[in-house]
Amino acid sequence: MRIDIISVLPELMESPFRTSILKRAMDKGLAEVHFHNLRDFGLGKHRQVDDEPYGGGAGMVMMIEPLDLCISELKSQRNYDEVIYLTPDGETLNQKIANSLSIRKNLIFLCGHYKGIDQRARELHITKEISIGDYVLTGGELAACVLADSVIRLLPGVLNDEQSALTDSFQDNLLSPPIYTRPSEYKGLKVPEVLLSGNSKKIEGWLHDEAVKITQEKRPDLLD
Ligand code: 6GU
Repeated sequence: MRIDIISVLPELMESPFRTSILKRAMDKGLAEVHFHNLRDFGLGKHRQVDDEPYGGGAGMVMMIEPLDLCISELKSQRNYDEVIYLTPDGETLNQKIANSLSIRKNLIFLCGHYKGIDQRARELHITKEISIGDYVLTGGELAACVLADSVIRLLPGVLNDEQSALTDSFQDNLLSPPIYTRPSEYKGLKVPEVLLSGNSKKIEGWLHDEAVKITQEKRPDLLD
C-alpha cells in the first residue's frame, strides 16, 4: 500500500511513522508513506496556499490552485483508489472504514487546515471525507496519522500474530474481554479460574460471554 499525505505541516506527522508498528510496516516494505508539503505548490514569491473567504467571515481558506496542482501531479504518476479529505464534517472513522481502505493500493490523504478547502477542490478531486470524531482539531494532520495507523496495522504481515488484528475490539462489533498475565494472584486479586483450566473450548466461550457483557455495559450501541 502507498499513502501520499498532503499537508501544510508535514513535520507534524513524522514521528508516528518512525516508530513501532508503522515503522516496521515501512521497513518491511508493506506500506509506503510519502509526505507532500502543499507550500511547494503555493503561488508566487510567498508560496501562498490560503486566502480570505469570498463573502467574508473569519479564518482562511485553502486555495484551489495549489491543491489541484499537487493532487494532479500525483494522479499523473499512478492511479489512486481514493482521495480522502480529513475534515470534521466527514464520515466518522470506524473499523469498517479502516477495513475497507486496507484492501486498497494507492491512497491520497489531504489534511485540512484553517477554515477548510475551497469547495471546488472537493468537487474536482475528493472521493471520500473522513473525520475521527465529534471534536475539533487544529488541522487534519493528527487525524491522518490516526487513519493511517488504523489502516496500515491491518495489512497482512504487519502484525506479528496474524490473529491479533482479527481479535481486536470492534472487529466483530464487540469490545475486548478482560485479559490477564502472570501472576495468577496479586494482592488477593485472582485470575478467573476458567482461564487457568486449560480447557480451550470453555475459555473461548467465557471470553465471548465476557466480551458481550462488557459491550452491553460500555457500548450497547455496538450491539444494535
Ligand atoms: Cl479529520 N480534522 C480536524 N481539523 N478536526 C477533526 C477531525 C479532522 N476529525 C475530528 N476532528
